[in-house]
Amino acid sequence: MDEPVVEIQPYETERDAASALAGDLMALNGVREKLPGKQLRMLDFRLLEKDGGNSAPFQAVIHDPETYRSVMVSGKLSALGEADVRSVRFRPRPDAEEFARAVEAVGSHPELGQVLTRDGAHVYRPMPPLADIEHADGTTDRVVTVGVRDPGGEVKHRVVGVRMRDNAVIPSPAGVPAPASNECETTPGVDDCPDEQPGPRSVRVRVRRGATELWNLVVSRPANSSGTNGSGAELRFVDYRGTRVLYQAHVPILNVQYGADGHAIGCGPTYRDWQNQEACFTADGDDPAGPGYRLCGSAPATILDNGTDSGNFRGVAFHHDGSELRIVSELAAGWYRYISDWRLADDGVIRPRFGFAGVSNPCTCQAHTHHAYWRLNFDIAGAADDRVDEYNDPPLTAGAGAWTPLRFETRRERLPLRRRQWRVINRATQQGYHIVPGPNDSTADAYGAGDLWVLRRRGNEIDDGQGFTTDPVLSRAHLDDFAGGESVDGRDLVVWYGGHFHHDEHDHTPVPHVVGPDLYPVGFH
Ligand SMILES: [Cu+2]
Repeated sequence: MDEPVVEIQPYETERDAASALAGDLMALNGVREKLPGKQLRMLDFRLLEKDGGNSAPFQAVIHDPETYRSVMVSGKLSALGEADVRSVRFRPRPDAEEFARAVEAVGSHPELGQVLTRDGAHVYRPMPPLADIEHADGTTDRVVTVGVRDPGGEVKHRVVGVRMRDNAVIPSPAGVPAPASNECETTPGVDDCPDEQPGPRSVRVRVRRGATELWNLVVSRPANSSGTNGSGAELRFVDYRGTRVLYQAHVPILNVQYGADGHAIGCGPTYRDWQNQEACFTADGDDPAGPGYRLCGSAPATILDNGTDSGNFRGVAFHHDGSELRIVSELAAGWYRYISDWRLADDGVIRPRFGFAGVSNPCTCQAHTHHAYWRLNFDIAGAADDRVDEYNDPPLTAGAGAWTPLRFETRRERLPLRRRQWRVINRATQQGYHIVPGPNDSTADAYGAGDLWVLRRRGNEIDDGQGFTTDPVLSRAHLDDFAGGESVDGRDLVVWYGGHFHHDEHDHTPVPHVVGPDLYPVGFH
């Protein structure tokens, strides 16, 4: 058999077109009225229709760091002047520059500066990333949090705040974990790999054996991924053996939920995380399309593989191991580290994976649950005419077949007792993918919201629009809102798949810190 060949080339996305448009959007009267600042930033841009051309509807979020306000602009590309502009609450997470400014203020603080001179003491990015102060008149002071770790001290962890308008240090901001004398995950946080920008926003990736093209897809690194909070390593336009199978596949919603022990010391109660901050990991190889996309000769190693937060690379690493292409990235959200991992096998099997890890912190010693939600927009042999069937053994009604079609938008529970599975099928070609739950994917509790949703594809439902928050009511995945009961028989479909990983350091049973289903091709010959 021919050796596998992996090719990577730069790929231009709609976001490139968007940056060309950014100046026009920021100059709109409606935007200028609400955002007077001089350095507006476009935080999000999306086209709401597939192949919409010039008349395509779009949605953009523009932020003014000076007034700390944001607007959402929605309209059509061909009629920017008629676009609708409205204020939205959006708090961008601190970037490297802002966090460095906060760290400098902490270092200059008399007592905290003293702590930082002790042996092994260091600062890190904690949770929550912000401890903003809201005033009675509706204005907000932005407060960036900084973790101070003193491994030899009586108090090992402190989460302090810095008010960004005047760099004032707030030693005990509200809503952060209490000072802690114990810690979990003894690996210190390191951010020691190069951050080369700008490379290509996305790349086209091809896997060939001889004259046969097995896979052809577009991959975006987490920093350029779509969604309110990003979505990890994001796949688009995925073709297997020349047939379109997925239009888009990513993880736009990611939550952490603490139990009572965690609440008691100020952890959570929940965190809506983000998937667009990249962490360092080990990846040896070349960057044929530019920085941020590395083709590796050996398997990349993340914190889950080697237990270190160090590395020589950030972005997306590709490695073909002889039977499958791995697409690997490591993410950072405060002290959490996440592994965004896709495996595309030569035989057509797709294995989406999400892994959970962390660096030294005062919270993850307490039992908590991670909830990751994949959004899989299947386009089996084209966008239209797909259907989802559910498998139950024993069947739901006696005498019925094991497979039954799901006719309307719905939320489904993973039901191991019935060996429940699903398949997405194109009604005309009978090709599709069979979704088999992973052994560690668990089932949702009330906060976990659900295990699987089958929805019509709508361009404004990339995620539920919720930015970072600790509030359980807000952070809970609001996917039921999308299940309005429309027909899903023969439509352009989105499957959301939830994986729930309960993490308890007091339970010493070895369990993989990875969730994800296996997707088997049906009808590809
Ligand atoms: Cu955990």
